[in-house]
Amino acid sequence: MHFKIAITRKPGENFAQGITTSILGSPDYEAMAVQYAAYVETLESLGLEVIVLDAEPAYPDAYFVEDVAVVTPDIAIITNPGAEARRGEEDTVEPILARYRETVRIQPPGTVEGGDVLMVGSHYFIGLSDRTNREGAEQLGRILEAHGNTWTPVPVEAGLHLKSSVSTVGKNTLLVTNGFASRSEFRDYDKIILDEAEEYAGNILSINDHLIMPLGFPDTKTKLEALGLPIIELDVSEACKMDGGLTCMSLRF
Ligand code: CIR
Repeated sequence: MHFKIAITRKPGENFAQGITTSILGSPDYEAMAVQYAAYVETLESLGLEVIVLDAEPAYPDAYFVEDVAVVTPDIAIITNPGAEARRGEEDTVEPILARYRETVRIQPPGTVEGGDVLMVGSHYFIGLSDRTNREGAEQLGRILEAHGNTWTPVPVEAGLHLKSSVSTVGKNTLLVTNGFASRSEFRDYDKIILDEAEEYAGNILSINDHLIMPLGFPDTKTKLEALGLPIIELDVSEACKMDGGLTCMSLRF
């Protein structure tokens, strides 16, 4: 899919009050603002029109906009986030998406977060995690099928979301952590396996024939260079402290 638009949201000054399991130290707002600006600039440099939403002080994690929707070429599915504190973030994203796509909502008790949904062409891997339950995955799967797509559920036993550990890097290749490398769900794909010390780099963005990866993962960079695509490294140290990464900060379509 050639991406034309990205929706992002400015991190709020209180972004450090979001949910996190990280022990990497206290997040810094000034650094986050600089890193977010570089992220937006990078998407623009790849030809995307970037829509920037205002921060939502009531929802400190709301700049992780990826979690509140799944956007396919012909429909936008608004999720019901599994994290209770994040429910409501979707309400300010839905009207923006409605400008571009028919929208439909995941209904409770189903929960889905977009970080669990990996699109590879017209096939979708849907992680079953602490945030996305089977009911939510099945609702999403039925909607995707109704629009000519296929899907596979994937239990997520480690990491926050499926895409914390598995990314598409173009064609038939996935970047995966060791834990996911031998999973039968991915048997038909070529795999680049992350070094154990670099598993955070399992979340990367593949946009319009470019790869955007987090700064500071040299082994992964070397492995990705073999694909022959231009690689852009971005410092996302502050999002990392909040259990987020590159894909989480935008909705791309
Ligand atoms: C959360 O725990 O919900 C946020 N602090 C991090 C969300 C990261 N989102 C993503 O991986 N798609």
